[in-house]
Amino acid sequence: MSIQTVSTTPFDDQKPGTSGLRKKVPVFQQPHYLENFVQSIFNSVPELEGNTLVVGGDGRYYNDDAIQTILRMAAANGIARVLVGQHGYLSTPAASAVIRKHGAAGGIILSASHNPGGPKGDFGIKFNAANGGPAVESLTEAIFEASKRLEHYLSVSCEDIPLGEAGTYQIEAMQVEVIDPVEDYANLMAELFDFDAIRGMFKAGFRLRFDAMHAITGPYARRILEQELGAAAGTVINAEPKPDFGGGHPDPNLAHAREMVDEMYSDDAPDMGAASDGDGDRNMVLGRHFFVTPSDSLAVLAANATLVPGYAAGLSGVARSMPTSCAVDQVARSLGIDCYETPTGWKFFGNLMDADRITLCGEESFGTGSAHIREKDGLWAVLFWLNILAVKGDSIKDIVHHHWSVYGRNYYTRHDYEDIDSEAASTLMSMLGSILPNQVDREIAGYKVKAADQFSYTDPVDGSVSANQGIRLLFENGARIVYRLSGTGTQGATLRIYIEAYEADVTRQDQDTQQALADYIEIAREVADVAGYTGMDEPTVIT
Ligand code: VG1
Ligand code: CO
Repeated sequence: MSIQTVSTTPFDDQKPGTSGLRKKVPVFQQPHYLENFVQSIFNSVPELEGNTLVVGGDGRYYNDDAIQTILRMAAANGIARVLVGQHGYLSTPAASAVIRKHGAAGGIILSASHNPGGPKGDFGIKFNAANGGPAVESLTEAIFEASKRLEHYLSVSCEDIPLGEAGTYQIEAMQVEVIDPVEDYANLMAELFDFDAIRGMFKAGFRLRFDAMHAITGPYARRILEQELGAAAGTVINAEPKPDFGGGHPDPNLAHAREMVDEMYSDDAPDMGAASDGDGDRNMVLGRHFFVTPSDSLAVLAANATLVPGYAAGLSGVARSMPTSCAVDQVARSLGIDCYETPTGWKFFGNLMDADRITLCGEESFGTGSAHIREKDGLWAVLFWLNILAVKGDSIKDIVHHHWSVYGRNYYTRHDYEDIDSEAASTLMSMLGSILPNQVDREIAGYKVKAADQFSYTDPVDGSVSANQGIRLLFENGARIVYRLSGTGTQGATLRIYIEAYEADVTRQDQDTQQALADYIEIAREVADVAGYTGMDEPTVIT
């Protein structure tokens, strides 16, 4: 075999963030940039040699080029077999499902998730392990360390693999199988959910609008919702994946999924609205004239899980990321199961699922998932809701209102200050860290602070510690303010402030969220002198 050893010099900025390495496309297009990172993966995961690797991405600009490069390098690094999605497509949850189903030693997923794409947009790459989940911190650290020492990478020369055509190909000794990206995933969904019940509901006239945002979920949603479940043709909008997501921002929230959201608040609104992000792992769910916060969505799914065949036996436990609202905690308490609080990012849920400590988990950032795979899963969450709706026959709004009446309502909002000066952002965080001890027992605007700390997580399965995962102000009445910096951006810094307050009184559960939280929003801004550090009076995005 004609392996080429290509000399290279290290880049010093290949440290993976919350979810892989994310940079602007031109950064990835620099000579050797992608290759260095890929070789660092191969050097850090020796078990890939002689084994199966899964490769696919969300179809964004540079996806195809990157896949051809990875295939050549995989052949040179002794990978036995690569499964790659047709057209280079694999949603993040589908990649996780394929890794698990085919017993692969890992997968490389090309995506910058909800970040915009295109020649000047963002690109990203991450490694998922044999359990189908994102590499744990010790592995991402090892990859980063390897990248700093790299002197050469391995490749072979060969023609491009025709990714558009399913089939089996060969690069030197390595077999490349171009597979249907939807098949395995669709089969898994059919095992978990009562497709007949959902079919019956569509047949009886239930109307869904699903916005795929010109991203990867289009082909999955069309196949499963329209073809298999009989939702009306045209249920899925913006269903063609485009390299630049049609110029949009593939982030399913009230600000970016405008077209679907407007329809859900119109006079002739469908029964349910949903959207997913660039790589298909996030979901947003709306009822008619009604928005379900992701934190509430997780709690409702947990409370109703036994209505769904795949979860009929009950939940072993649940987990949420620290900034996610405590709504699911209330459900766990009433079910008598454990509820774990992890740092932000899906990589922290994997160990808990592998050890069967949790079945469901989620994040406030429109991510919900279960132990069926090791990633959050947008379309899965939509199917979960559809299954619950098919069994209960109530509207989404009624289901959530009923939920609040039983468990109380956790008013919740996140305020993002995007593209702020990186130095100002880190000064703000260290200032906050230094004043934490003075906050305890203090009364701010009539609310007593019970605790104030830097969140640190000790993984109960492997004992690893992840420190500095966000600053928390916890009030005596259960309200919380959390500050952290984003780890997925590619430009400047993004400050995220998460604000939550609990309301058990049913007569006070119908307020506007921003109004209900107004006092705490004010406190959050003042304690951190947000305007002073960021120069911004208002956040750029409120979710
Ligand atoms: C954000 C979200 C986090 C999520 C991560 C990856 O990270 O807050 O909850 O896990 O994106 O999601 P950060 O560090 O910017 O806050 V995705 O859909 O990019 O895979
Ligand atoms: Co995503």
